[in-house]
Amino acid sequence: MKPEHEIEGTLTSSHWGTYRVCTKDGSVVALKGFERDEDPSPIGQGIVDVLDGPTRIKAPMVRRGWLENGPGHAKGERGADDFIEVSWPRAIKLVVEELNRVRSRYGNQAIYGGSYGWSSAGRFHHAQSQLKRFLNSIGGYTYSLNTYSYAAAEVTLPHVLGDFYSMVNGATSWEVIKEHTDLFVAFGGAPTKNGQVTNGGVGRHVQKRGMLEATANGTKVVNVSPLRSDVLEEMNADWLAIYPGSDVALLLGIAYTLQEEGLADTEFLSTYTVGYEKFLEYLVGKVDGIKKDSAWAEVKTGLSAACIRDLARDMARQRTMISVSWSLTRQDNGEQPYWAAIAVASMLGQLGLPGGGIGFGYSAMNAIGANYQGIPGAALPQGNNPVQSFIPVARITDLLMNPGEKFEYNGRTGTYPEIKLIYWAGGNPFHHHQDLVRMREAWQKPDTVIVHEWCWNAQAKHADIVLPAATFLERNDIASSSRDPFLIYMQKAAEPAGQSLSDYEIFSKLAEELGAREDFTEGRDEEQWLNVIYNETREKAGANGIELPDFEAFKKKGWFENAMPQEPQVLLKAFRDDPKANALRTPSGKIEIFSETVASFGYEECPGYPFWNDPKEWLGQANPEYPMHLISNQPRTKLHSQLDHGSHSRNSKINGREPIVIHPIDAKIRNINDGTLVRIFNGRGACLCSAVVSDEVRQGVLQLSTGAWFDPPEAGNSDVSCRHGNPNVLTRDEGTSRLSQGPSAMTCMVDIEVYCGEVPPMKAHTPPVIRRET
Ligand SMILES: Nc1nc2c(c(=O)[nH]1)N[C@H]1C(S)=C(S)[C@@H](COP(=O)(O)OP(=O)(O)OC[C@H]3O[C@@H](n4cnc5c(=O)[nH]c(N)nc54)[C@H](O)[C@@H]3O)O[C@H]1N2
Ligand SMILES: Nc1nc2c(c(=O)[nH]1)N[C@H]1C(S)=C(S)[C@@H](COP(=O)(O)OP(=O)(O)OC[C@H]3O[C@@H](n4cnc5c(=O)[nH]c(N)nc54)[C@H](O)[C@@H]3O)O[C@H]1N2
Ligand SMILES: [Mo]
Repeated sequence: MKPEHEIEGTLTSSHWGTYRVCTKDGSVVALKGFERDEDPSPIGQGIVDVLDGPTRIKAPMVRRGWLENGPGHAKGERGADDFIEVSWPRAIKLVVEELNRVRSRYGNQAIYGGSYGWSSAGRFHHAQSQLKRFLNSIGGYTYSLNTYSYAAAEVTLPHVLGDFYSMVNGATSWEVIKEHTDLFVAFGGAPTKNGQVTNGGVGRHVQKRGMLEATANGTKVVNVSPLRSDVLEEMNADWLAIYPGSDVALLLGIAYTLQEEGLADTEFLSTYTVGYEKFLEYLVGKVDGIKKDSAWAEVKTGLSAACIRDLARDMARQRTMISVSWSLTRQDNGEQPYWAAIAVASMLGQLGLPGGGIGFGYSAMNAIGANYQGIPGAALPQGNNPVQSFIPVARITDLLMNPGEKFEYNGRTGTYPEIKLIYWAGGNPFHHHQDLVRMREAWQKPDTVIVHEWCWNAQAKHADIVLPAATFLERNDIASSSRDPFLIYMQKAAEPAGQSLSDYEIFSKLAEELGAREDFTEGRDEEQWLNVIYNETREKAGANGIELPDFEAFKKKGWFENAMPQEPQVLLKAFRDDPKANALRTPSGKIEIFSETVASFGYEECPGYPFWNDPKEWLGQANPEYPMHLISNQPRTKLHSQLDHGSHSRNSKINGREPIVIHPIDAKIRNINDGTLVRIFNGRGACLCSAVVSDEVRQGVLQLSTGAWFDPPEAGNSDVSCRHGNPNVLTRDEGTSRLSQGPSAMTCMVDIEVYCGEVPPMKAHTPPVIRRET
């Protein structure tokens, strides 16, 4: 490490890491990995060439049709119209008048403020918290519940293990896995591309080292995934190339073998679980006449019965960690894979033992398995929302399409309110939502869409009023996240581009005009808020025995490391050691392999124990029209859609389009070669991509990462819905089940062909036509 006086640049933090920001003449010229990070991510550098380029939104903008005709159904113009640049006072006036009109005429529930999205790191300038605090200060909004990451688990695990988040954060540490785990069975693999990221920031990347050290120390890895590349090549994993969406069948096949061969730990089951007998009746076919044995599972998974039996025996024979990726929950019946994995882990009886049991998300983020106590950072308080109406987050299109309709969710029945105004800051539904063609249609219905953005992505292009937001490099903030040892002072490195302002400044101006300034700001500016947040963080840390310096000293140094030694973590150890004193927060206090509560909801797709439903779309059922399964997983070169337009992501494209991976046999019969322009299509939509032919995907499977900015063609009948390669024009927009109504993007069948039409230009990274108000 360099001596401190030689380290160049101010510090900043992002979900993908901590960096030194180098500037020249007031402009950002480079982001270099933090000197204390052993494995910095290249994603950060991607912002440099777009911070102040043509894709940057530099002034308030209003869609022409909205400005000329006023609020109302956009009839397809949202996303197709020109923009008019207006002054800040004019923009503020328009937003204030429209908020007042909607509030007084329809009430606050007509405002949708769910505003899902990751925005940027930082405890204060978190756009979603800022928006919610602002809307609460003016009477509230229709809100959203749960996430796109793992909604099905957020709803299911409280019924089965009493809680979800403590199970994720309590993951057994890599150090323990390295010492104790013989067999690491990774459902959904453990791709290091995802370990670049933790929500809230990363000071030190440890995921890759954790995995490599474990394998070097003898931990055997089995990669259960349609993609071989989901585990690092150096880890020499066995690859079980399962049909996507069939993990529950594999787990039931394993459970059956364990039971049949007397390998289930009956003592563990009776001490720590309830409902095993009920599950067993289903497993052995007493409920539906079907034995869920390995021969049955072979048909459902595409893996041989012998391989399934061998895996079950291997798991019972040695210390086994079952790792389940979050992607398993983002599919039709996404409630079931975790439930089934918990049942198998219970049968193995190793939950709570070092290196055994289960882990939720080793595949997903750097934090999972990291062995640090994070510094519990304070957050901006959001206030109280008096409005009762809500949606499960992924039901946004249904909400807009079907006001007044009822929906079921976790034993409750809700009603979709009529939304007149959408207000979004720090998320990109034109990235994250499924079936974008349908969503784009629904998006036309509200009277007004207001968005804060910093770049001209599809979200900004589909708004009526776009307020230009400053980026994390253009304001001061404090970053910290769970299971990371660092607290970082994010020092402003450049002036906000053009006329952009921080979300806080924008909302402060609006609050002032709406008579809510005091409620929203409490009389504080950025510096004063950071002081409050830091001091609260310092107090909380102090209560945990962590001594933080005063704010000025912290700012001067730029970072604080919690060097406290940590006991390596073992998930559910306390429960195992004393199941009475440390009872789970389930009705029985035990692991609920059968949940009376869930059974009482009466959802036949979700009867209360791990259950197999044939997925709506999958390889296990012949589909002559759309024979290929599309996996749309997280991208390596960016976070979601963020920085798709930056150099690092652009360098990964082929001829400007997103790469899609196809197996050589599937490619050959379609005359597809490396680099071929291809069209991927199904009944919902079609997109263009560039082909990559590789046997790292299972035959019958295509892999197209998320994140390419949505690029719908301009007008007329077109044979493509996205010219750039956004998989969400193909994915289905149906809830996982009535239990959690989560997104089910991974359940998606398509076909692929050489594209022979006239090649349309790619405009994803081109700003809309902008005029000045005269
Ligand atoms: N097909 C498919 N779809 C998926 C998934 C999948 O696996 N497959 N995964 C899903 C998952 S897990 C997730 S979490 C979602 C992610 O979906 P999102 O979180 O919505 O995606 P992001 O691209 O991170 O969106 C963040 C937006 O905030 C903007 N932004 C950044 N900083 C600021 C700021 O300071 N202020 C303001 N106002 N804006 C800012 C960025 O420019 C960007 O447009 O996608 C989901 N969609
Ligand atoms: N670089 C980067 N890292 C990220 C993100 C990002 O955008 N970029 N996003 C972050 C976010 S918000 C989240 S929620 C996490 C998500 O974390 P995960 O959900 O774990 O990540 P994915 O990459 O979507 O999925 C992991 C792998 O699961 C496999 N898979 C898909 N479907 C199936 C299936 O049915 N069965 C089996 N066995 N395997 C399947 C795919 O091959 C995929 O590569 O990642 C986080 N990390
Ligand atoms: Mo996510």
